[in-house]
Amino acid sequence: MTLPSTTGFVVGIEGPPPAAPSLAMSGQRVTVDIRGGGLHASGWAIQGDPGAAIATASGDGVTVLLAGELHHRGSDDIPEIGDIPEFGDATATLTDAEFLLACWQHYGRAGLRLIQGRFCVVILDAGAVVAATDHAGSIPLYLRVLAGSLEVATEAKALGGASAGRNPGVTAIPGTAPVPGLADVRRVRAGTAVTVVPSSGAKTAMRTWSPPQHREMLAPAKAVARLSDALTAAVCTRLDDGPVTVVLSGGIDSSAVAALTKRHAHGTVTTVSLGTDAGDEFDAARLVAEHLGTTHHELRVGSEQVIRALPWAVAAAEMVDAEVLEYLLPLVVLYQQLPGGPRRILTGYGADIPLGGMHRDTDMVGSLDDVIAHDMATFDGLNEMSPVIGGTAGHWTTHPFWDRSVLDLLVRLEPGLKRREGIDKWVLRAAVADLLPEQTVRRPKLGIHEGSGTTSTWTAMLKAEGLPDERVAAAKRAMVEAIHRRVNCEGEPPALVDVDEVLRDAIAADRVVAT
Ligand code: IOT
Ligand code: MG
Repeated sequence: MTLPSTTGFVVGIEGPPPAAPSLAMSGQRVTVDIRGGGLHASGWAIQGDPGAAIATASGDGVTVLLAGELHHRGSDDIPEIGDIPEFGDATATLTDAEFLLACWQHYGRAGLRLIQGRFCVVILDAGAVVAATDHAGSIPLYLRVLAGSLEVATEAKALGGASAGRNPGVTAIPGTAPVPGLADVRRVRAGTAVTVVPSSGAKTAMRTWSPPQHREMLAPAKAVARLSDALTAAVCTRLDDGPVTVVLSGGIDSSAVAALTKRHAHGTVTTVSLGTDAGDEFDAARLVAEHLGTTHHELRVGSEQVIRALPWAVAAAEMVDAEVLEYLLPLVVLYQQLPGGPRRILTGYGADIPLGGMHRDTDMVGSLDDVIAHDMATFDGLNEMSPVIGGTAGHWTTHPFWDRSVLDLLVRLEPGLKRREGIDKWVLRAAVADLLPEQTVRRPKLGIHEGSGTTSTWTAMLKAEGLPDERVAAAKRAMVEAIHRRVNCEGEPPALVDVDEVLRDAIAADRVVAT
């Protein structure tokens, strides 16, 4: 099995090396020193030798530092590539960092619009530092500009610490957004490349992707065929020769991924389903696993144990949206509970965003498209797809529905293809109908937070302490904000946060406000 050699890093440019990242959330830390580049970097990796170099490439005075993986496999992807000298004859043997370097050398900054993958990158070229995310910002990237120097990291908490909040000029970085509670740290937006020249202070930004605003009318059969092709390619590019795991609820999204994985994987395909004492989707998942012939596991955990994973979920996603955390919590626990070593994991996460799957109650197709447009305009910064969510448990996760080509296609489809004949996510169901049991293809959506009882358990824990219904949402938010402050802003290890205490504090604070 091959996993990305680097899934996260912290790097200091033209200054003292940044403090060792005491909160590197995943795997082990490796350190590199790149001579002459004015660069000090520590990276974290899921597997490999402790002394292994992080994913870098250098040439002609350009240095590239990459986290994650690219989805260019050999020269087939870019037909003209054989004619481009930087790529040579050996395209197929280039590492991802070398591929990105070659792309940069040939196309310059515009090359970042070509790159597909689940990655972020820092490039040093002639005194300029470029920090870029993939189209979805699926590996978050943060900046801290200091006098004459710059720090970049894949986790905001790695840039927090003593001097945080003392850099008033920092808001003026184009292409970035603030991070709650960390005044001088900025997050690079999704699909954006930010260029900073530390010596002059110049800062510019370029978009590499943005969600399509227009929609296309396509004959249903054509839309189905295109989605089938795009999703198959997205799954295939995420497989290697080794074993692969799919986290399976038995809903249409993860079942589609499992089916395509089973069809195209070279190694063993394992599926895993999580349940709690408050609920499970075991029957639905087992039906799919048996149909496909995967090696299937069911894991049952205590529902309150899921809520007590909040510090890990908040530390991984570094945001304060309690609703989205209810989707991430069961996954965090599932990743922690998986037996064996590091895994390559495919998920069905994110399908509901471009397909409008979370909006079962929206009747008009026009309104469905409005909520899809809204969700596509607001995903950035929620960090739902951050590799740290699986990385805290040592796994590499990847999400085929948010592959750039799949996402581009899904967003653009007119909403009547997403809700058709009263069926939600119609185009996806039709695209995988031949691969799955009929019952699975027809199965209505059940969110992970519902199926696992996560939402109801968290609510019940608050109400058991006497909190009235109408204050539940605010109390969940207060809990999340308190945990974020501690683990991401103040650097407290998630293991030290007592969730029951945080819960009681949130209720006590609510009583003060209420009286
Ligand atoms: P849901 O779609 O139920 O779950 C997301 C993924 O988690 C599934 O595709 C599956 O791979 C995995 N999963 C879910 N339940 C289980 C389980 N019991 N055992 C194992 N794996 C499981 C929320 C949601 O309903 O999750 N996610 C939506 C919406 C995100 C909203 N964000 C936004 N608007 N920015 C999604 O699109 O995935
Ligand atoms: Mg889903």
